[in-house]
Amino acid sequence: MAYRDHIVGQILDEHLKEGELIPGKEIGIRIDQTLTQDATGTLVYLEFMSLGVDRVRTKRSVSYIDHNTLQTGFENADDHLFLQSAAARYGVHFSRPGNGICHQVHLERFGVPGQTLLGSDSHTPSAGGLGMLAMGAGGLDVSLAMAGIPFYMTVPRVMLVRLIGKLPPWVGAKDVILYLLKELTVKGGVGKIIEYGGPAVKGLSIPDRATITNMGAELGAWSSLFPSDEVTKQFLDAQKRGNDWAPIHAREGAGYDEIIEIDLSQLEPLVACPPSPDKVKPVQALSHVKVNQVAIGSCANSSFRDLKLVAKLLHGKKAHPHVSLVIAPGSRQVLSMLARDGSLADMIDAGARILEVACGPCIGMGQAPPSGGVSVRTFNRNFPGRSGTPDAEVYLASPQVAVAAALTGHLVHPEVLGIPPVVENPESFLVDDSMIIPPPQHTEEIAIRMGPNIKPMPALEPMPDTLNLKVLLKAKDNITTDDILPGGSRALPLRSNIPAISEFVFASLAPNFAERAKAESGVAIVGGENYGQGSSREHAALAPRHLGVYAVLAKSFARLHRANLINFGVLPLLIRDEYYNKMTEGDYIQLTDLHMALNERDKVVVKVENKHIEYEAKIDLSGQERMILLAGGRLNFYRRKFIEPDH
Ligand code: MIC
Ligand code: SF4
Repeated sequence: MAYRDHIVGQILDEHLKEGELIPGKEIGIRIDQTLTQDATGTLVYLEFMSLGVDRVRTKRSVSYIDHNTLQTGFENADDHLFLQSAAARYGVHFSRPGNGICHQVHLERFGVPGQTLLGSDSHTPSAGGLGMLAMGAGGLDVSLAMAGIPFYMTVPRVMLVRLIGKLPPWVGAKDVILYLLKELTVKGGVGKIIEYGGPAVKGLSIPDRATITNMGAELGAWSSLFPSDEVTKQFLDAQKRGNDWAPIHAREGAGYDEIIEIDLSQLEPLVACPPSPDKVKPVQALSHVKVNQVAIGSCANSSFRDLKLVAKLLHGKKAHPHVSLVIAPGSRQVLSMLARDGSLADMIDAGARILEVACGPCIGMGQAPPSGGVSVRTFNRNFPGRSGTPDAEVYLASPQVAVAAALTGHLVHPEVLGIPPVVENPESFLVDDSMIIPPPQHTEEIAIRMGPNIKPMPALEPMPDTLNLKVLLKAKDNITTDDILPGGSRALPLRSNIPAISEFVFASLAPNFAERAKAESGVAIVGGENYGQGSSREHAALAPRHLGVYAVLAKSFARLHRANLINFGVLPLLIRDEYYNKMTEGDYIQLTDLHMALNERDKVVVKVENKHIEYEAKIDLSGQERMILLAGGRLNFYRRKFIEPDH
């Protein structure tokens, strides 16, 4: 029974629709809330439309516009209109452009302790700061959850991170999660949900907790969450949502698979060095690093609390002449409160370039650093090229360290700034939901607006019995979805147009990949460990599939990307080190008897035709995943199951 006693177990138990709560087994759970953002959302609603369901069946679904807000052409604006009309038509709340980053706004206005949230964005676990079980998923899984279909997942292992002690001055929540990334690496959370507990929890505000659960995504964890306690109640009261509060705590005897203890008083300001969020060092060790840009914001650190601290530190000072300081507040609530209490003026006076409340530079939507430049960011990802400048170096740090870098021009311990200011949690936030449009009651007549850049989902054929594939890329460990399909202001406006965005697949790792893939009858990718870490973008599975990628043979897969591959009919096969070593780009492989293999075997023979060798790759898939792959993806599978029952 112990699994039911930690917070994760309690929430899963309450939402269980299918299966048993035994770690490693597949279960289906009820999803209370969904969130989508625009860059992944257009596909979600196209997919939802193709399911033929009339109205969402969740307690609350919200559609946010926050990623593609730079309108250099008609594409993004058209997507916004499409999303607004689809939200109205299908019963979804619509958070207008200018209202803020999905995770920040969801925390402020919608998150409910003890409920489940599925979001088409990998940082959805931010809402875990409120004691919600919040998970990122591919868009298709989110559209199915909107249709009331259970979300299928493997019962995860649960790791308790027990927090004791008190954060020293100049050390923040960001340093807690950077410390964990240093200890556990970007693979440390794979297959797990991280639950926080211990006496130090009560000293962490909700935005602090959300910074920590947000970056659990960088650990590869399914989700991360905190208890819901008096601090949670105070936050929800201050958001005028006291009625949404419910306490939730782990019970005596809760059975955790692992326990880690962190003494907060031992932490120091940390920085994640390029090219990965787990290359963490103390800021003290990096004082030689000169800085060209400081960017403050993103869903990791853009709350009122964070930015009020930034304003206090900037008060009366000026950004170093060699540093471009940009600040993107997380939400309209945050910006409006900063404007009213004078903090915004402090930032402007310090020379900060104030950006709109959106993801902005975090996803390469503007503010690319200079070539070879150094950017210090309060964000959560520093993968190469993500900033928009291929050879820029991005360091991730707390707002305190970021301000110190902005004022001095180099990485330095923020103690140089004097006495740390105190920031109290506000007794009440400025609550104004006028930029969130609730869905109308009667929606049948609402027309969906589709601009010329919005193309229908490509149809996928069922899995053939034999595949002849050319290996066009052999990738190293920890390849990210940014490597597979980059963000940035050129590719992002094409998120609703799969044929067009496919041209960007592997753009930096394998030049002309798209062209070469189209010339083959089928393509395979060979990958290392943790293939596809990072974002939830299903485009990183669908666009390669559109180019003919039928199989990825890797040492291991990141959870979200693995699910997306299956959803779009791409075989994720596991290979051992020795076979990985034998494979080279240009190999021709043949996979035969796939129908039998997917129906009843846990291995498939890989014939490397040009090398005259063969070996076995592992099929590690649930029964349902096998059916989905045979059908040619999850949409085909559900169409057969629900929409064309006679099939
Ligand atoms: C990201 O941080 O990489 C993104 C952009 O928010 C993605 C979603 C996307 O690619 O649209 C994510 O984290 O899931
Ligand atoms: Fe937006 Fe960056 Fe957060 Fe992704 S990580 S949701 S791009 S702010």
